[in-house]
Amino acid sequence: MANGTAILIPRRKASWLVGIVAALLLLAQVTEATIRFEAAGLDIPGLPADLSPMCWTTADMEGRGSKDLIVGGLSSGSEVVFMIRNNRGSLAAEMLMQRRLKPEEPSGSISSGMRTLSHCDLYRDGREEVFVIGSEPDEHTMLRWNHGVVEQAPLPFPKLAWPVVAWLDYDGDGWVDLFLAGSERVDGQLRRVPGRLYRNREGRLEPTEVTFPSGPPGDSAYVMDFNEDGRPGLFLGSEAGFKGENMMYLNSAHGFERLEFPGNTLVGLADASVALARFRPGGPLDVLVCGTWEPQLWAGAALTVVYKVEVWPKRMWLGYDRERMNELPDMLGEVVASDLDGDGYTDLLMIGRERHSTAPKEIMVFQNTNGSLRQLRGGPWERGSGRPLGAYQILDVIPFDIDGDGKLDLLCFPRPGKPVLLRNVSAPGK
Ligand SMILES: [Ca+2]
Ligand SMILES: [Ca+2]
Ligand SMILES: [Ca+2]
Ligand SMILES: [Ca+2]
Repeated sequence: MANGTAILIPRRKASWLVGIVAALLLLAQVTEATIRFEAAGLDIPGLPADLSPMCWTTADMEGRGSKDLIVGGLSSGSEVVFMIRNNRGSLAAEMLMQRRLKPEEPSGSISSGMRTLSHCDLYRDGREEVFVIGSEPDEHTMLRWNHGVVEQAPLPFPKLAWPVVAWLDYDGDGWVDLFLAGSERVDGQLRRVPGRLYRNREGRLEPTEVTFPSGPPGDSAYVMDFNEDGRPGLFLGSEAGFKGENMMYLNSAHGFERLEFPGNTLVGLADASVALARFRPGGPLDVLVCGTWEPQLWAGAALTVVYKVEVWPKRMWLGYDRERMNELPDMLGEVVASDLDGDGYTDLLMIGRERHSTAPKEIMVFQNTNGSLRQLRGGPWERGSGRPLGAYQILDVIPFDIDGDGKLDLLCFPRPGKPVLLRNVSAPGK
């Protein structure tokens, strides 16, 4: 009798069997990678072959419910901005803006070229605008796609060099506001100006009294809700070559408040890339910061720091997440947290680079299995893997969900050759 047999198995033996089955299941999960990318060459009609991308953003400029890719860079002695219209994975490029470089601006030098592209829906009409800033004090420009025509509107801001831009609805009124920082040139000298918030009043950006200390030159601003109260805060990072200082601001009902940490655990990293991730459902939030630690000017080493966020009713604390730091390499580059295979666990992409920006980049993929991160080897992203991408020097990688399936794909700009798409074909349990 089947039921009787089941009852007759001693409890100790049953738990032993359950243990073996659980271990086998765990082993299967650990050994089987579910994240997969397929590499394919990509023709983008209208995109010049000599384009060196320098910055990009994704924006739904036409209000079609899907993201287009906006790329700024250098091509044939001009600064250019292209919209790569994305029709369910079929791409076509159209130039939005062009500025010929002056003779004293050598093409490819750090002083030329686009500095920042960002997007926002300034007018709340479902069509997103693109905000363009050059590296030296050029006019700040808003590009608006209006029924097939690009409208270009200068905005009433101080002309800033080395600008830092972030869009956040800091007051929660539904209109996205602007954080802007940078340097201004006074008598030939660059001088930091304090970061400032501009409030969006029905499409018009007006300076507020809310400012942030200028600190060291900032090169990044990340909008992050560290304490998950629905109000966006800010992470401000600093430029390489200046002693790094990172600042985190909480946005409370009483305004912005700089976070101070006991024991000064917030390491100053220059050229920082930051991501917010929860690697275990219900677990703490992690703040991942990659950058260079520069105890002396221009002398530093790549470093990856992971902070565990603990929110108490009145205060927020940071502690090192040693487990994560052991799982991840020290790196300078870009860190992206995303559930790459859709299994509910946040995975990690790290796009490493050398300190000299012309060096090829390395893509690293980390799969999250039950809360543990493990680097995947031998994929099409890996140099020397013998797969299509292995032969290339990857100069730029744009993480971008090209087919709108919710899983991040990677658009790579290698040299030599045309762009290569790493399409994310992962599936949970596949
Ligand atoms: Ca709009
Ligand atoms: Ca607002
Ligand atoms: Ca995952
Ligand atoms: Ca995708």
